[in-house]
Amino acid sequence: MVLTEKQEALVKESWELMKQDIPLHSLRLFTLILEKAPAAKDMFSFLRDTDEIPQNNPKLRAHAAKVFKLTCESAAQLREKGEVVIADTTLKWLGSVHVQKGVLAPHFEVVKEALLRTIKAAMGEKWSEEMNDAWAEAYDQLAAAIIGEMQAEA
Ligand code: HEM
Ligand code: ISQ
Repeated sequence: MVLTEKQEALVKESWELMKQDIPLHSLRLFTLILEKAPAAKDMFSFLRDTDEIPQNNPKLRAHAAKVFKLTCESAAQLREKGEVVIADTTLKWLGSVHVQKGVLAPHFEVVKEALLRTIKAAMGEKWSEEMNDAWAEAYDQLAAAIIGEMQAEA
């Protein structure tokens, strides 16, 4: 699906706002992922040896920020090109990281729900269905590319 300029703008606008408090949103993203899939905790190197999600973990933040940012970039590509194009080396890297960690296709739904709920919580009154749909579409296409690469590799 091609995103409209308005949808791309909604994604950009929400990501700009979220950047102001990456620690909070990263923590929420992780909390929501682990609520749905507690076993996923041991997949993340920076969570394996802790009982609770660290409030102050730079790795956790950097990781979560990458997930938001990649999704945001996908939205821009869906508007420009109608498809998500990830540089070959980046896609190969993303595929292999996730295969190595034991991530499976159904996990992508868990992360999607967590991501959309994090955005909703972050945006408050600024949240809209249209914004939600734009993030969902960008995420779905990005996830499909990563899953495709994971399958090619397995
Ligand atoms: C690592 C993005 C889906 C679990 C990563 C990294 C990125 C990323 C960029 C590498 C971070 C780095 O080393 O700098 C994404 C995106 C996704 C996605 C954009 C969806 C579109 C998932 C799903 C799971 C998952 C569904 C399963 C719960 C992991 C794990 C790592 C990882 C366990 C390794 C973390 C570590 O270093 O210990 N992901 N991911 N990811 N991702 Fe994902
Ligand atoms: C890596 N991959 C998917 C989701 C994530 C959420 C938070 C931090 C890192 C992640």
